[in-house]
Amino acid sequence: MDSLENKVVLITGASSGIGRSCARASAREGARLMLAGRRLQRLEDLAAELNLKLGEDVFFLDFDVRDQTAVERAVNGLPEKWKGVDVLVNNAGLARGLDKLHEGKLEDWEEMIDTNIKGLLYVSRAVIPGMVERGSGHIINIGSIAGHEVYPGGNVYCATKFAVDALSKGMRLDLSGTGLRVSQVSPGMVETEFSRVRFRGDSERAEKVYQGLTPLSPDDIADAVVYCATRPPHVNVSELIVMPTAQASATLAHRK
Ligand code: NDP
Ligand code: 8X3
Repeated sequence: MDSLENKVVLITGASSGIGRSCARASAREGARLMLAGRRLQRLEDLAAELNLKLGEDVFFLDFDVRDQTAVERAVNGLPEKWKGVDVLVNNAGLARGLDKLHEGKLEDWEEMIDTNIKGLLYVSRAVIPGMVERGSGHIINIGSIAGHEVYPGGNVYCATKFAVDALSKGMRLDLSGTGLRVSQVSPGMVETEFSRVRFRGDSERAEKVYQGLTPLSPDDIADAVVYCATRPPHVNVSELIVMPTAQASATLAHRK
């Protein structure tokens, strides 16, 4: 097993859910955290909870992943001691709505495509060249079971996660021979703010998603991410698909 001790781990979407759990788990492993998200106050609260010293153990990046200029400026402007990102967790993402394709809202489509595909690309394009230069680095993309199976109403969200799957594979091919690693962690249902965001604050509808079953917790996914990140350098975990026991596929969940 390798160690994350003193490694720089950049996590997008660290202000909530899976990203926040990844931050906590990486801190437990002794990593230095670069936390990205738009809600800076949440990142500050997380750093305080973890007793991290700003500039020493933690650094904040409060960009919107959809803003390519902001992403590039933030990554290129990193202070010297934060320049070498060892592990990039491309986690920021969201779903909007569950409409049939022919009834879908264009602004929902744009937001999902811009965040889940283009945002992941912008961050990757800014961070990976430095890893290639140094000859080491690990990119861990958060995909989804929705990147392997389509479910009714999932249309565009699923398409963005199929894209993450393609990009994970594409990265692995293009980085062959560089010493870099690329992993994808693809969860089934995880109880986070995901469904509340999807249904624009409709908590009742969001809660129904997880009713009658035990969903994954964000900590379960952080476990998988840390597992990928702590294998010895010659081991690349290509993908982990992690499902709740009660969920057999994207379309079949057993509810009591
Ligand atoms: P949350 O809503 O709890 O967290 C989403 C995170 O993404 C937040 O920290 C948010 O930060 C960040 N984010 C969203 N949009 C942007 C943006 N434009 N710029 C920067 N950051 C952004 O959801 P999850 O933790 O569940 O989701 C994390 C990832 O896991 C997503 O990629 C999702 O698709 C994936 N996933 C989730 C599953 C689930 O069932 N929950 C299952 C499979 C995959 P802020 O708003 O502060 O910017
Ligand atoms: C999130 C899991 O099944 O709600 O990617 O799409 S699902």
